[in-house]
Amino acid sequence: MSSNPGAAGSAAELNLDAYWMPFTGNRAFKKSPRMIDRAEGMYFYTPDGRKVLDAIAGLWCVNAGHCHPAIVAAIQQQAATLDYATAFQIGHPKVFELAERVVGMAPEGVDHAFFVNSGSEAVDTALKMALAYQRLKGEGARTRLIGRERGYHGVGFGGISVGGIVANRKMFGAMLAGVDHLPHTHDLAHNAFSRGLPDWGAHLADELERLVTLHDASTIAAVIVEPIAGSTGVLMPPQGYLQRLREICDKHGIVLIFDEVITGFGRTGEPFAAQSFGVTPDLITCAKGLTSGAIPMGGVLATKEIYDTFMTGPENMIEFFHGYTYSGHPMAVAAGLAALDVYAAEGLFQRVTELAPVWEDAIHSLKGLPHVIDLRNYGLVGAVELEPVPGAPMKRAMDVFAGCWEEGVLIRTTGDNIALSPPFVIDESQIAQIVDTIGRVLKKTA
Ligand code: PXG
Ligand code: PLP
Repeated sequence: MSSNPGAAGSAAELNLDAYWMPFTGNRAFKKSPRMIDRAEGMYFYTPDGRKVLDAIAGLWCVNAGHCHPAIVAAIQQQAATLDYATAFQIGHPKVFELAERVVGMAPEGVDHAFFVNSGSEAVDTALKMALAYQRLKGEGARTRLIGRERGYHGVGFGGISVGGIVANRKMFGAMLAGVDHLPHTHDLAHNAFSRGLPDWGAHLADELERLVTLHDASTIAAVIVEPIAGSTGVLMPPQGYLQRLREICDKHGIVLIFDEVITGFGRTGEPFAAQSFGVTPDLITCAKGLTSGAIPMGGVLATKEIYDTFMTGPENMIEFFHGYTYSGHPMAVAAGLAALDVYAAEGLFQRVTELAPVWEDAIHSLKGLPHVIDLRNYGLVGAVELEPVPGAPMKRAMDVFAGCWEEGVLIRTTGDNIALSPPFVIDESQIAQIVDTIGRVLKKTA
């Protein structure tokens, strides 16, 4: 929204030293910075006026496209009307409206929304809800949390504990006690080049039975998984896998949490992946698309059963000792309401469903190109897995990332995977531009 493109100046005029960048190679970046200072629709613009097609919706969040006028206007108006409202013991009307709208889109039975400011906070909140819920039910021995290898659940201590990405965990000590992990479901030998959900692997959910046998169900509070694992390279759930997890959780009184931070708000063509996959969890974490990325916001959606379990005890008491200064921040709420309006008015989730077959064909057209060892897709999510350069993991993907940036397309890489998740306003020619650019760059990549 810079009204003055170019004012940020060339990187040469800026002192880049003070800012410690998140999840970035700071020294490499500062030697060779890549800047954006403006965005509109499907595009970012660099300070020197270059136009870059956004193939990743910012970071899986700008589902309605950048600087959508209706979202911009709602934020501007809110900023001038009610900048901040204390979240504890005081409410403002729009936050109640947003909660109602969000649970109205959620699977049947998921009826309450707790607001936070990010996906990481949503995850920590959901884990705390699950623990407290078990205790309120008289199941206080259920303290164990089960995550999954290759899971990403943000960067809070709870999230990295249940997460399964070694680089995000190994530096940070003991984390939460009493956590165990399911195996991940990614298997190229069985599932390479599957379109949509792979056939093989539902039985991997039975590993939860093994963990129940090991720890005893009476010690397990919750299982958390991403319906589609995004950050770790876009791993699709095998057909039937999530159903199986649901059945095992039901059998043993375990809370099932779907982390829908990237899949929530239309990415799979339905409001939530839970609906696309026909499995209803007990808690859903969300963020990102909730405001189309325009203002930070996250949420935890809970079943009536969980909410009602908290709504016991003396009425003057706080039922859940948890919340953030900025929970339900008016600006975020305004952005959220506007985003949901835009999704509905422009039929954007429907558009995802309509574009999904075009997207699938486009992604799979990369088969046979140099270094491509797998292609994955669902809704408007895509992944290209590359054979790593021997002895230099991530190098090949980073080279493709740099090449695509030079050619005016922003992709995302994780390990040697390219992850793609464009705004829903993408059109067919832009889909073609993404795969053509990746294909051209791959042919040039050693
Ligand atoms: N859960 C999931 C499933 C996520 O994808 C988070 C929690 C944390 O959200 P916050 O808002 O705290 O970042 C995420 C975030 C990537 C990438 O490259 C994805 C995320 C974050 C950073 C990078 O795919 N997802
Ligand atoms: N640290 C201090 C000293 C605080 O006073 C607060 C909130 O009042 C926090 C951390 C937590 O901040 P937030 O509510 O924004 O998560």
